[in-house]
Amino acid sequence: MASMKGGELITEYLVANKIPYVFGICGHGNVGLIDCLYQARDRVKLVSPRHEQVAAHMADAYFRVRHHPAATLTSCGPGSCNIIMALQVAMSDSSALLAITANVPTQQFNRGPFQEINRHFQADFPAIIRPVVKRSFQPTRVDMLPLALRQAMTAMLSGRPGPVNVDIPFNVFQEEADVELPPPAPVFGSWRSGATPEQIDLARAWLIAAKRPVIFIGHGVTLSEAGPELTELSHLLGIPVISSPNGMGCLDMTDPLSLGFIGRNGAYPANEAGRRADLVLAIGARFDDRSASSWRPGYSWNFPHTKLIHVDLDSDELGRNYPPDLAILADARTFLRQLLAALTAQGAAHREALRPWHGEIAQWRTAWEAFTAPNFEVHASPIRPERIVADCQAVLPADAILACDVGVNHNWYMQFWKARRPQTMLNSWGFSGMGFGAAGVLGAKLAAPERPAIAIVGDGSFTMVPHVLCTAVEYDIPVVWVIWNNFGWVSIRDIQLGMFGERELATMFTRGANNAPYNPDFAGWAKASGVDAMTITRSEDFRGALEHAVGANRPFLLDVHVSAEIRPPATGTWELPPTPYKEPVFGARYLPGAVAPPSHQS
Ligand SMILES: Cc1ncc(C[n+]2csc(CCOP(=O)(O)OP(=O)(O)O)c2C)c(N)n1
Ligand SMILES: [Mg+2]
Repeated sequence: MASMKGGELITEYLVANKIPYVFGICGHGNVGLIDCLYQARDRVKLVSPRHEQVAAHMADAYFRVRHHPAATLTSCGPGSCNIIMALQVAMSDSSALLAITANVPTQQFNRGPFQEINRHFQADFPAIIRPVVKRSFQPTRVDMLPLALRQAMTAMLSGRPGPVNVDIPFNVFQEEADVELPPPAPVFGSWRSGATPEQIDLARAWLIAAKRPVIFIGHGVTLSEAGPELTELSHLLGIPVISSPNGMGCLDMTDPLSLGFIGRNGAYPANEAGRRADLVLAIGARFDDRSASSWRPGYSWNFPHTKLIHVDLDSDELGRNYPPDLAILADARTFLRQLLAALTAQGAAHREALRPWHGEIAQWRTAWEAFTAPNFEVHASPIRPERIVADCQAVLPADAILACDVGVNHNWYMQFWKARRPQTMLNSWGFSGMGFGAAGVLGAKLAAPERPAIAIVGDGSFTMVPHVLCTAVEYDIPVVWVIWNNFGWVSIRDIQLGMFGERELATMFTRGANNAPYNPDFAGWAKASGVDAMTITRSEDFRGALEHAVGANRPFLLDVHVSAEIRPPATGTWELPPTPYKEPVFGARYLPGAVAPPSHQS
C-alpha cells in the first residue's frame, strides 16, 4: 500500500492498461486529474480538441480501428453533458471508451455549487449519462477508486464492448489514501464464450442441408476479429456473405462470395439472396430496420419461411426482431472455429451442391452491375455521386481507413463501397450522429498513423464540428476530409420531398430573396485554420486532387461539389409508420422474369 492521490491512481491505472490517449477538455472540475496527467505526460498523452463531442468520437474511432481502448476526460456539468450524443454513437455500435467525467466536490454535494446537477439528487450527472453507457460508476472516496476503476475497465472490454463512465468528484482527484493499484483489466477479446456441441452439430447439419444459404454478418464479427474464420467458412462451403456496414471488410468485398449490404440502401444481389434464402446464419448482427427493410416480410428477409440460426454474445440481441430457429449465445470467432472444426471434410461436396444458387446470384449481380456501372463512368458538373465513390476506391489503398459521416453521402458508400479489410470502414450506424466521421477520422489516424485516414463528410455534418481543423493542426494529424458538398441536409430534404408532397422547408442552405445556394467557402475556412485545401467542381479534377491530398501527409480538406438531385437506387424498402413505405426502384418487380418469394406482400 502506498499513499496516493486519487488523480495519481487513475493516471497509473490508465498507464497500466496501456491506454495511450486521453481525449479531453479542461474545466475547473478536472484540473486535478490534468495535473497528474502532466506528471505522466511521457506515458499517456492528453489530446485536447475544441469540443467534447469530438473527444468522444475520437476515442470511439480509435477503438474501432485498434480494438484497444482510449479514454475521454471532461469537466463537471456542461463539459460532460457535451459528450452524451457521442457516447450513444459508441453505445449503439458497441464501441468501447472510458469516459472519465468530473463532478463537484463531495463536501459541497446538495448545496447547489457551481455546475452541480442536483434537482432530484446530489451530483446527479450519472442520471444523465446512464442510458448512453454500459455502466456508470461514481466513486466518492479515493479508497473506492481501485474497485471502481477495475470494474469499469472490465465492463467496457468484456462481452459486448461499450462506453463506460467513471464520474469523479473534484476532491477525489486531490485527496490521498493508502491504496493499491488494481490488476489491469483483461485484454479485449481474451474472454470468449462458445456454443455447445449440440448447437454446433445442428448448425453444421442445417448448413450442409441448405440449398440457398446466406451468412449475414455484423459488427460482432469485426469485434471478435473473426474475418479469417468467416472467409474460411464462406469459401469452404461456398456460402455468400451479406454484411452490415460495421461488418464490412471481414470478407474482402471484392470476393465473389461477398454480396454487399442489404436493405433499402443495399445492393440488389444481397436483397435478392436474403429474401430467397432457405437458411440464414446471422453472426453478430442484429437485423436493425435499415438492414431489414423495416422488417417488411419479403423485401430483404423472409422469416419465418427462411430458417434462422442467430449467433450473438448479447442475449438481448438474439431474437429481438426475428425469433431464431437456433439461437447460439457465443462469441463470433469461437463459434466459427468450432463450426470449422466440425466441418472440414464436407466442404467441396457441399460447394458443388450450391451451383444452382451461385448461378442465380450471378444473374442478380450481372443485372445490378448493368444497371449501376454506366453511372460510375460518367463525368459531369455538378459531380455525380458515383464518381466520388469510384475515385476513392481507385485511389485509396486496401488498408486505408474511411471514416464515414451521416447523410445521403453515407448511403452511397453503404451501397457501393468495397471494404477490403476489417476495421477500415467506420460508420455511425445505429445512432447516426452527425460529426462522427469528421471527428472520428482524427482518432482513427492516431490508431493507425502509417495508413491513410479519410473522412467522407456532408457539408451539413462538417459544419457541426468545423473546429476539427484546429485539432488536426495543433496535434499534426494528417487526415483528409472529403466534404460532400450538396448545399443542404439533403438526405432529410429527400424525405420531405418523398413524404410531404414536395414541401421542403429548412433543409437546403440558401441566402437572399432568391434562395441562392449558400455555404461557407470550406477551402477558405480550412486555409484560415492552417489546413491545405482545394475546391472541386468538375468530376475530372477529383481523382488527382484526392491523390495529392493523400500523398501530402498533412491535414487536407477537399470541398467537392456534388449533385443533390441524384439519389442512390433503393433496392429494398424503409418505413416510418404511419407514412406509407415505398417500393424499391431496382427490385424484383422491375426485373423481368423474377419470381416474388412466398410471403411477398407489396
Ligand atoms: C447530430 C444529428 N443531428 C441531426 C441528425 C438528423 N440528420 C440525419 S442526416 C441529416 C442531414 C445531413 O446533411 P449532410 O451532412 O450535408 O449530408 P447529406 O445528406 O446532404 O449528404 C440530418 C440533419 C443526425 N443524424 N444527427
Ligand atoms: Mg449535404
